[in-house]
Amino acid sequence: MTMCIAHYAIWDERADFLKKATAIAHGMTVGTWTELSATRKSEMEKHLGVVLDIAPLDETEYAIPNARGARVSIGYPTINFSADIPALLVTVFGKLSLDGNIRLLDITLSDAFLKQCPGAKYGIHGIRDRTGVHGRPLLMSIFKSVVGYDLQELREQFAQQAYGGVDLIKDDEILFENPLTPLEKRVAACQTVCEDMMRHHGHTVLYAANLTGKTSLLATNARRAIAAGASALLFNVFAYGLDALCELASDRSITVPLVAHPACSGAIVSSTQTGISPALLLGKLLRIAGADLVLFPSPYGSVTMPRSQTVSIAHELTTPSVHRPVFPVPSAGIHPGLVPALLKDFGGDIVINAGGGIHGHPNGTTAGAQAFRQAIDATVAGIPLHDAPYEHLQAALARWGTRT
Ligand code: 1AE
Repeated sequence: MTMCIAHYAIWDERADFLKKATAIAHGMTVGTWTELSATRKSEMEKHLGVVLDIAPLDETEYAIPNARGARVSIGYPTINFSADIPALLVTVFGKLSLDGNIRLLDITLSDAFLKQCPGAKYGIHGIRDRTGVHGRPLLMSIFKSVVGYDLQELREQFAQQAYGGVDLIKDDEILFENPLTPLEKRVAACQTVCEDMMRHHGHTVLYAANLTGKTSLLATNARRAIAAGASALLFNVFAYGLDALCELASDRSITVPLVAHPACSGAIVSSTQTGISPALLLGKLLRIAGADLVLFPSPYGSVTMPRSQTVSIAHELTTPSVHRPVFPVPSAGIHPGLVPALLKDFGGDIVINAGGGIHGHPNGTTAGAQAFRQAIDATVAGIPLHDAPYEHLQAALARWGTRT
């Protein structure tokens, strides 16, 4: 029998984990198993969930004061659900997610299920090829102060970031369709800067425009943005649902990388006793759903997550699998002084992403981007940041400090 195996942390006052796990395995599959006749039981056997393992919790990550917990693995026959992420999630964690004492840690997916998921069209290698950047992390900057600005002001801000040598520029996730900077017009305006950068500096800059609007219009809006010149799309996947990302990733007419933003995911991942682990939601599921780049909080910025969780997310995004490896993008409160720590924790195949850490540079936005490029070059060359003879980098270190 082919199964997908869900791994949970569960808490129970009486510590009767076998009883609780069996109730889940039966309740989430055939229902009231013990009351079935022998004949019906033999017919239903192939649909029955199975308790595969009960083990002590990893105390460091999931300990809850005065609670008794266990790690429980339950196998769900794949014949019970269609091969799509909504069906998977409702099967293994649907109403169970409301229990209040259970957290979904991981799902071991069958190959048959994995093959039905799109995965990324481009991933790390495709994006490196598109940007021509090999041998160093990529640098992405984020528009800041975008609401209420007009096209000319937005283009100017885009140019200041691009001239500093960033590889990607993304819209802020709070920029929606609006009369001042409508999607196609802002993409076209920013695209002229990208063309200038290529013509005069031979440097590719990808622009990830925020893909917004009603779910039924997402694919149309994506095509509009691409026709206007967008070379990537930012997507607030958790406001729409993972399957919306699957749809975009499966659509052959959407020919640019998809940047998954974690907005709203905190409501699902942040508790230690309920919800879904960050490694599963922001790692494994976003990868199979088709994200090319995944933003998540870093261990040291303004919105943080424990290092072990962020490293697990990055691992899920890059470990060998049937799907392409995709870029981890540790984000939020990132400044040049964090570059050595980012490379040490996540390796070189990442995108370093900053908004305030670029625009807040004492010498302005372009200098802020240059400071990051200098920090990346120094770190890749093994030079301690304080020894690197770059004015903008040293000004950034004076402003924000370092962390190694
Ligand atoms: C985890 C998402 C980070 C993000 O979207 C964002 O806008 C970060 O901005 P800064 O770098 O913290 O200013």
